[in-house]
Amino acid sequence: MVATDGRPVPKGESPAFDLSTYLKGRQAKVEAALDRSLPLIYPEKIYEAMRYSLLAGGKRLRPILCLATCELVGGTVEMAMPTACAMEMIHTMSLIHDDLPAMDNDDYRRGKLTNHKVYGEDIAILAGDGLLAYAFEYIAAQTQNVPAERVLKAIAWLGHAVGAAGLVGGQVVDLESEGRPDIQEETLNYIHTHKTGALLEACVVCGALLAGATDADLARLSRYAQNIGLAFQIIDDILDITATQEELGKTAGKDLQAQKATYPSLWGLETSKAKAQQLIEEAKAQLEPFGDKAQPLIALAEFITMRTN
Ligand code: GRG
Repeated sequence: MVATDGRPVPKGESPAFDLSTYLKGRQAKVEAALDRSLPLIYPEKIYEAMRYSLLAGGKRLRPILCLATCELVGGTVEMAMPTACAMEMIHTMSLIHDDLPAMDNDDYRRGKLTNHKVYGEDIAILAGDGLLAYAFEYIAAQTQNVPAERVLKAIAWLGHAVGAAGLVGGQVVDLESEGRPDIQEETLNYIHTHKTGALLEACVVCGALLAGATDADLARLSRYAQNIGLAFQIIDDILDITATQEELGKTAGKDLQAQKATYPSLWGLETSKAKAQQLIEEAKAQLEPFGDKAQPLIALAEFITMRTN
């Protein structure tokens, strides 16, 4: 057996898990798969705009979670790769639409000009629509060596997570809450479990569904994902205050500017950090029955609180 850094592991010992090596390897695989997923064809303008944002970098956390979960419950990277790419397509389209003047009105994303700044609002809207539709086509048409009913379940879960019951619903309540710093914790939780949490949960659950996870495993993995989803957003709110534009790759301090209620505005920075840490501990507890096999998902949960962008 070899560790993630390639060193041989003495017999009887578990390999030390090196998150940075793991992330680099997975990011490279995902980048290559995303590049292949979307060729530049006619009409080039729209494919160029879709590729501009899809291949603009980013941590690729969602596809990596999807692959890791599929492997955890006995599947392979190949089985989950089309779904993992679809997750990043949907995440990217949500960022393109979120950045539009009608929503958050941002000029920078992932360290580059936003899609509408480069291609105009009309094409940016269509690039988002194109990515959303293609994501579902890509799972249905490209998934191999997985029974059709598992693929169908994953598509149904994802559709639910992305529409008005998930991302879209979260975004609507977020827009309604702008300029209302008096928003209470319950509304804030609704916004973030839907706007951010639903897609992260879909990544984890769909990866597991493709591998044929049992209901008990699905329930544990779903709770893991809900906990990391909320922790992810708490850290996002903290970084909006503490990180620079260079670190974030987008405008910093936007929440304060838009008079948005955030976790730090409700609880203060220190309590917010402690709550995020507590959620990560709860997420990791869900993985206990999986033993050493869960090392990647444990490390990915820890990464969420350590990240600087
Ligand atoms: C999904 C149909 C459909 C429409 C979009 C605009 C919208 C509806 C929803 C907004 C969703 C949104 C932008 C949520 C924020 C999620 C978030 C915390 C993004 C940052 O994620 P990172 O840090 O970014 O993983 P990178 O760039 O690393 O991928």
